[in-house]
Amino acid sequence: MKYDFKLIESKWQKKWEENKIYKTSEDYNKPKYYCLEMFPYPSGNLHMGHVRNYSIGDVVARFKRMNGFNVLYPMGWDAFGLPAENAAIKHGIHPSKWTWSNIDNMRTQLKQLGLSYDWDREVATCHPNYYKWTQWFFLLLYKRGLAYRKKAFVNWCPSCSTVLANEQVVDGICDRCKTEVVKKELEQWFFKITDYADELLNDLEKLHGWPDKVKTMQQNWIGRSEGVEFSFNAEKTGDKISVFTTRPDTVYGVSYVVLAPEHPLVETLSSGTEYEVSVKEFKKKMEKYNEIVRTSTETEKEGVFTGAYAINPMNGEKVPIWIANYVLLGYGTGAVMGVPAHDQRDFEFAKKYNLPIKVVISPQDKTLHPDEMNEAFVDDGILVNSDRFNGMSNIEAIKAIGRYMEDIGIGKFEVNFKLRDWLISRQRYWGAPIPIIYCDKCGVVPVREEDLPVLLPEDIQFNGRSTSPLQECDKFLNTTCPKCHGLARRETDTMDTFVCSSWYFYRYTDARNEEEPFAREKVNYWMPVDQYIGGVEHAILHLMYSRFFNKVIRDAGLVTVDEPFENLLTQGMVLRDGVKMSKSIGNTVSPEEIIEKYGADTARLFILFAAPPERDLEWSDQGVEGCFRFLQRVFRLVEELSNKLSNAGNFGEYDKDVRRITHKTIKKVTEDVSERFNFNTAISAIMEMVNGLNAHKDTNISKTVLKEALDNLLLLLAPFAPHITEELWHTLGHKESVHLMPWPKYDANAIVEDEIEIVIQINGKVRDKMKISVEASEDEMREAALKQEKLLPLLEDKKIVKVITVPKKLVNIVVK
Ligand code: ANZ
Ligand code: ZN
Repeated sequence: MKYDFKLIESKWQKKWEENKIYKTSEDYNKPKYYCLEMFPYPSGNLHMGHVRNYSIGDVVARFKRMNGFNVLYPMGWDAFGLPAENAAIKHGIHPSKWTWSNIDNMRTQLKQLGLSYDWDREVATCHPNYYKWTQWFFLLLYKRGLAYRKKAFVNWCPSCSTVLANEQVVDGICDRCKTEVVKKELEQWFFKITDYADELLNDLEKLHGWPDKVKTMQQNWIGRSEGVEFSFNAEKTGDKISVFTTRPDTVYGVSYVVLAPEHPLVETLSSGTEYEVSVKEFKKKMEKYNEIVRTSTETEKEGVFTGAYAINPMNGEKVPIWIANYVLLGYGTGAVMGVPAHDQRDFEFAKKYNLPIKVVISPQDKTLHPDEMNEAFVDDGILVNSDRFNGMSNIEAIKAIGRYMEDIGIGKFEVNFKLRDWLISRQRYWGAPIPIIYCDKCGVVPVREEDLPVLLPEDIQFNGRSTSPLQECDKFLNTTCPKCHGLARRETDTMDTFVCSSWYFYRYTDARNEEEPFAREKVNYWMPVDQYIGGVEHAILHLMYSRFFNKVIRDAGLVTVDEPFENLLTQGMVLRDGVKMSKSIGNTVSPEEIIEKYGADTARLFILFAAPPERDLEWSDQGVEGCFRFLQRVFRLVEELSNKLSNAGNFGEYDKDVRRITHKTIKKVTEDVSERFNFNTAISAIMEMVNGLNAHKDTNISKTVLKEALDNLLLLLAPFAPHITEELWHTLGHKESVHLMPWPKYDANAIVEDEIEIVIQINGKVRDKMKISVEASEDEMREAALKQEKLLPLLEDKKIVKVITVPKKLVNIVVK
């Protein structure tokens, strides 16, 4: 029989679905295991990155299931977002239709991969039964004082008259119409993630099962820093200019003060000076650049003088006040003391604008001259030019000067975070509407829980010009106030899709609950996620927001865990010819094409075999071909040996060898999969087992040992190649699914290698004996024989012509 993968795969996929063999229920007596992959955006088609992500997860889920765990392994869709809306504008197709048909298509593709999801728990974030609860969580945060409204800048395209996401602005230009983008202030909703900054940072320590690099990225994103806040007085106006510095030890080296262009004092300070116009122009120019561009080390430092001066409170020195691109309003106080000698950005700025450079920290072994410096001196050293603090080490001075400032009442120690509150407002249609109502009498009124969901209207115009179609939809817009029942307007902003994806993993635990987002007993049984698997591109935002949500709803008493994801695996990329496979580069291989040609089992096996999960994987057509041939070999071998099985006796001369092969492989595969997720080496052990059994195809093996070998081969291969193993499992006469079998255990005794005694001859004469493993290869026998001490004198001065070996019997050394 030929390995007809098409027939086999579709047959078993159908049967598994009919028999619901992957359906999971809350069996509270069984230990649970929650295996989760980052759910996909329904873009239309699966790509190889998806296949890799889900193949890894499926092996974990199947392995844990076979090891006796009650496994939750769900799938769903991160289905709101911009691409659907852009498709609506471009092709005149409704976002909902576009999204749902993509979901249908991708679900079919996932099913063709034979992934063992419990499809009864599928969720799509754009489904009213899902976003009802997204809105419910918004209200929960609102009630807890964690959702608030304030004015904030958005990217605004004057020609499209619409708000743009950061990624739609390229070099300050609208990606759609090539017009210059401006900043516009709008009232927006925020989540107060900064309330949890400390805990989000400290709890990283608990995440032993996370890659260090991800924890470091989160740590940097939170960006805790300790410093001092103190004020300079503006010379003319007397305004207090508060600055935040991590380096109070350098305060005697200040040669200018610099404000963010958006700083509220900029206008007063420059007003009436000859610099007023250039300040305005510079502010305008800065509107076009986002914070990342402005603060990048690559970006040239730029600024203008305000015309005003400030007094350094430590030494009474008068220094100019500037504004510059590299100072951000949103961090610290939005104002910085410029110390060119000891801060690289300030150094570059001072060089450009000819501002004085004053050394106040000196290296131990030499004196620094400002004129000879090519860069800032940022290392530790001794204070100079710093009045009473001269001679102190700068590490000590950081504390001493900070304390001094506190003592004389001009400053205080402060902790600052880079982490900003989470802006969740999107002026977009395709998202979960923010459940808020504005009433002229009552103000901001939350929608009542019993009125959820606030449904997205279906009949909507997409002309690509308005701020959001919701603002033009009177049916949506006009409503009554829940408090006074007077006429009122709905909020038209929808939520950032990261809100939807910050709680989907709880919903899987109770996906069809219509009364609450999830039942406590279910969520507490399943959470935390034991293994989360996904791309490193989500290492910051998605994981941070989900961790934040978890802490909020824990404080609200909805869950008990502190952290949602116990272990995290970030899989590597799929490369081709050394670069990432991607549509834009045009080097993709479509999963469909591979499945069509070789079947899902081959696709999965290749992807798991080609590299360990965390590493990048290089696509190789020969590699795929090789995995396909391997499965063909397995198919033939099991068919042949299953025929032999009916005639096998009770005793076999090679039983011991075959058992050793079997149990060694069980041990190796179990350890590779459970300890390290080293699927590639596990698969190569199975390949070796197949070679071993092939070599024994025609030898005498007893029925039980042969049966044991074949059964175990299929059990070990089942998580990787679920279809072919299921087919062959039934070929062997089993009635139940191989995927419901327990994982095999190895017999340590079977693995012990026997030693036997063999004879060593020189020129046919017995000269010595030695013990060697029965498994020893001919090379190993030869090598061991030539090392025998007793023979060394006999071989001296002789030329070895050849060495003849007879496995398990003798080695004959022929000499001249
Ligand atoms: C003077 C100084 C001297 C500084 C020196 C550094 C070295 P982290 O660690 O990132 O918190 N800073 C403060 N607020 C800023 C803002 N809104 N925009 C841009 N830069 C700002 O760094 C804090 C340091 O970043 C502060 O310490 C300040 O520069 C700058 F030798 O003050 B420093
Ligand atoms: Zn009202």
